[in-house]
Amino acid sequence: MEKLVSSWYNNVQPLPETYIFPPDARPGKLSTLPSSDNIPVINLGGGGAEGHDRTRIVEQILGASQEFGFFQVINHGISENLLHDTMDVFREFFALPPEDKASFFSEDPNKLCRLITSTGNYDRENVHLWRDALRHPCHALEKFIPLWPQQPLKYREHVDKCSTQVRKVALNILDSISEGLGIGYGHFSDELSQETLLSVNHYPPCPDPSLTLGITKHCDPNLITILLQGDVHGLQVFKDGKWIGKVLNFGEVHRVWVWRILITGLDLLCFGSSLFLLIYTFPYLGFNFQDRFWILDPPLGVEPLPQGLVVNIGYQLQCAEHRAVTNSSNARTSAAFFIAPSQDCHIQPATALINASNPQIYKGFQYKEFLSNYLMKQGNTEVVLEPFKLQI
Ligand SMILES: O=C(O)CCC(=O)C(=O)O
Repeated sequence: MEKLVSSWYNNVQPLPETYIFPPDARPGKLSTLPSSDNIPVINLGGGGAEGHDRTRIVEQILGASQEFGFFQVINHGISENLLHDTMDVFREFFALPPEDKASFFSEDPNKLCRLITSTGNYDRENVHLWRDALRHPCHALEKFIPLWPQQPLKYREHVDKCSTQVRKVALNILDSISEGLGIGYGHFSDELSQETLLSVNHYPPCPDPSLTLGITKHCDPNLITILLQGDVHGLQVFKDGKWIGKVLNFGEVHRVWVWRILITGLDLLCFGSSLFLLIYTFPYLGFNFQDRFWILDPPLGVEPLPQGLVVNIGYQLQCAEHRAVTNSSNARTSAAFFIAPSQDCHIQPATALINASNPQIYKGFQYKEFLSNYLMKQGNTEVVLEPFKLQI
């Protein structure tokens, strides 16, 4: 319990060594500043579009899934009030006194509902993530609700309603994908999308967000993920070798400068085409210059939209790399609903899509085989797919 970042972050300055990532993996590195591209926003027309509108939506969903593996949806049919109420109970859960959260903290991976910190493998990892997370299954509801927290009082009520609605949106999007691919409506229903797992991530304000991460670069192992990201930036998507998403505007950069002058003394800050050399010799003469090539808060990432849901296509369809960065002033809470195949589900390419010019690349496997390999390789995107590749 004392390992939870949310229990001690308030009393700690500077960032503890065990949370500092190697230079190449740090988020504030200038060479990884995102471009100003962002992921597409798709209007679902209230969830019941027909005819021409439906065809357009299907095309947009398929295009965004193939190009980015990520998009946001608006006008999806879930009320803004329900989204707010649900995010509120998540935030309230992390604000509970430590003794109320204690019964959920567990390092046992077999526990279905548990509060973890970092990856959940705290004692075996070299560097810890700056996040805590509450995890539990959501589907089938009647089976799992008794395991969920009873505090905050409205937790079960709001999460029950929200997870049902989120699942509906996810299944509609999957139907659009199968329709767009021409493999028939409902291709992803049943076993391929049987489970819904919730991970509520909580990233407290961090003393130096440029040195650490909330979640490292990864692709989700499942079929599709719907993410509620509240109103604080932090999600970044990796595309064509670059992190994409909103960058700081000039006023914000200026604020960062002022902080850097006060805090580090000497800084070289490159932003867009401008290069700024700020020299302030006292009191850090002689410190490691290279280490100071960071701005205080890393680039922002995917824009939070008041009513938006972020959709992320998982490994069973596509690999869409992303990560979560922290920030120095606001706690961030996000909720990922992972729609996943059942453990025994056999995964294989849709036969209608395989032909001489589009040969099968991966062999069939059981989802649980994929998952155990994913966990063993710690989600490393360089190697996760290796055991499933066919020799062609
Ligand atoms: O917090 C976020 O924005 C990202 C969450 C995420 O990638 C995950 O839970 O796997």
